[in-house]
Amino acid sequence: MIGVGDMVLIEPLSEDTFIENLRKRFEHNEIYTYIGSVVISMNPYKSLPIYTAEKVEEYRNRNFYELSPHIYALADEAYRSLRDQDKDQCILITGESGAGKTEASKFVMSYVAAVCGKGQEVNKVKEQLLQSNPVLEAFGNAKTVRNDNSSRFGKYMDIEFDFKGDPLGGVISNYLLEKSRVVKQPRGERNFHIFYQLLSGASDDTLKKLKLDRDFSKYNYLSLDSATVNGLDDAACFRTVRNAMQIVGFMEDEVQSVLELVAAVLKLGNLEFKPESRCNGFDESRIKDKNDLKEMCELLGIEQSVLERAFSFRTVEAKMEKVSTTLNVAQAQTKSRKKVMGVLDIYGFEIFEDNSFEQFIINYCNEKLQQIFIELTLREEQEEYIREGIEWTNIEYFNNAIICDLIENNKNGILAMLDEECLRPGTVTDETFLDKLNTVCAEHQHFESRQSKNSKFLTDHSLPHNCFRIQHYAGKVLYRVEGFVDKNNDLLYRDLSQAMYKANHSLIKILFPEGNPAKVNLKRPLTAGFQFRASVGTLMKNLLTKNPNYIRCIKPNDKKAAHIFTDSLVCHQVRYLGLMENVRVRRAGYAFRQAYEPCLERYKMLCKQTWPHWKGPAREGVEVLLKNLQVAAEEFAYGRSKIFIRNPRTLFFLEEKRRQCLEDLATLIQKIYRGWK
Ligand code: AOV
Ligand code: MG
Repeated sequence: MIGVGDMVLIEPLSEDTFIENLRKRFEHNEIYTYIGSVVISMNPYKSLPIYTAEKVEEYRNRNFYELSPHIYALADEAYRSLRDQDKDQCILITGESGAGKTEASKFVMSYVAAVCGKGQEVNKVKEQLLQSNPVLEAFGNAKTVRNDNSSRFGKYMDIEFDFKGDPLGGVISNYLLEKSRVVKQPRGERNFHIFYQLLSGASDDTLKKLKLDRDFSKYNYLSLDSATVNGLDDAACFRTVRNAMQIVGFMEDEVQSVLELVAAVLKLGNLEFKPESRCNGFDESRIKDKNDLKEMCELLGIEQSVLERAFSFRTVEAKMEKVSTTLNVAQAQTKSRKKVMGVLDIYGFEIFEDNSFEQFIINYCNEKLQQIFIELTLREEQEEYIREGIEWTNIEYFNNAIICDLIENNKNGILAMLDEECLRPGTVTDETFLDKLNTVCAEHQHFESRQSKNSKFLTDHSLPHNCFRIQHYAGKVLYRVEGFVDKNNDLLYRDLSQAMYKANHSLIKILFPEGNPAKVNLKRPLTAGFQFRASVGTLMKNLLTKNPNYIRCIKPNDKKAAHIFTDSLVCHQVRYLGLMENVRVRRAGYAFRQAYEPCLERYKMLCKQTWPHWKGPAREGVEVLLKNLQVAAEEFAYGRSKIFIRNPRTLFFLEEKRRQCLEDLATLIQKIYRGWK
């Protein structure tokens, strides 16, 4: 074993030894390390030969601590407790942008797919589950300065199993896509992959049908300075995505409709408007070059005059909501209770030069997940001690609940204030919103304790114009308010949705149901912030009902490079992820715990009274064993069903004794054998 496989065993424990251990293991391609049952995953930024079919076999049905740390061990543990103990599981993958969450989620899914169920029908379901990834990534991922394949939406997938542990299907929920990227990308970044994939990989014939040109530079929405990504073959990806769409269940004409839509968006980006004054005094915009408009209308089956009229009065913003996609759920088996494994892969915490509403939402989502980690790692420990009748004293944590509160508080949280501002009659601008924030959050600070939520709303006079700053759990972020009000309102003007609804195009009709004149809804649509807060709230409640398994991803450097381990960067992540506290809780409580039976089985050879058989209850056997070995009484606590071992050294002591015992036994056997000869 390189370094220490479980941080709980590090002696002495300090931030330095913790990081040194990560570094040492990283340098030897040991990217996984445990803190008890939590898996720390370091992004290697190179492909390692540790995800082979042989590895899967190696980890299959083995106990968590038996082999060297691996994400497969966590996946195996989660799958087996789901199958054998009927406990719904969730896999919570966290870490900042580029730390390896999405890759980790795919390794978990492919491991589970490899070990669960067999047979033609089941294999089809597995294929569908796995192939949903390339499709979602094509439409929801993009190159950013932090990550060449950055998830720009949050994804939660419930994989459903029957009573035997065979997969039935999956339900995918997506959370707030960063749709503003379609229109504009920061320097050095790209639009969503699908645009480049389509232009690079589609056949000449397909492109002709879609009225598209292969040349990226023909499209305003495809930024030029970073149109290609090193090591990424857009054309090959397109073939993968096409194939995946088919496996997931898209019919050929549906694929065609989707591609038409993608093409139409590119055309839409090329429309230029010119202002025109009309005699009635109203300003109106007119489309300059009508060829793109004409082609777009042909693609979507919309009458040109209808769309032109709709465009001329308002600006457009496409609406994207939380969607649920049900993959193939076999109907016949759904009567008995389904077992569920949820895999959560969200957009990671990010700080850019320019942070807007999207980053605010993304970082809020990360705060919520950190909250779950804090509450559950503590709660889980606490509950176990209480359940087992063992006393427990709390360990100090930084609790980020106050930051969540600052953002989501119903009354005067930032999202609530944004909503209030969006709904207020009169002139509402991003600036009036900022004024309100400054008044409410900053001015109350003088009267409140340092632990109040508003203490995380940082005020200083050096703030640039139109900005506010928040002290997030993972760092300070400066947000520019420009666009907050519009993005939160997320309004699509009715004349536009009605024009879209009139399209003679099956997909467009479905996408704009609100355009149906028979269903005019005069109620104001919910704001983007409100919807997000509500859906994240529901998600968190759902996660709390499941048994959590954590993968904490860490990024070794800021260069997307293999072999570089930047201490300061790793240290920062270790701190804000609360990993030191995590180890401390594990250690201050009881570092190890084991049910009496397996414990006795493992060590009974160390004591004459328990070897080879102990007739009484296992718990008493363990007591006799430990007394006999003269281990200090304070090292142990006897729970109802488990023995708790306080200090890792005690476990080492036991393990060492066992090793010696086995060695002696081996020598003895050799001697006897030689004697016989
Ligand atoms: P993220 O999901 O955490 O960022 P990814 O999972 O997309 O990060 O990882 C970023 C890149 O790191 C991948 O495209 C791979 O090149 C590399 N990588 C990550 N994990 C591994 C691994 N185990 N083995 C090899 N390469 C890896 V974001 O979605 O931006 O928050 O929003
Ligand atoms: Mg990702």
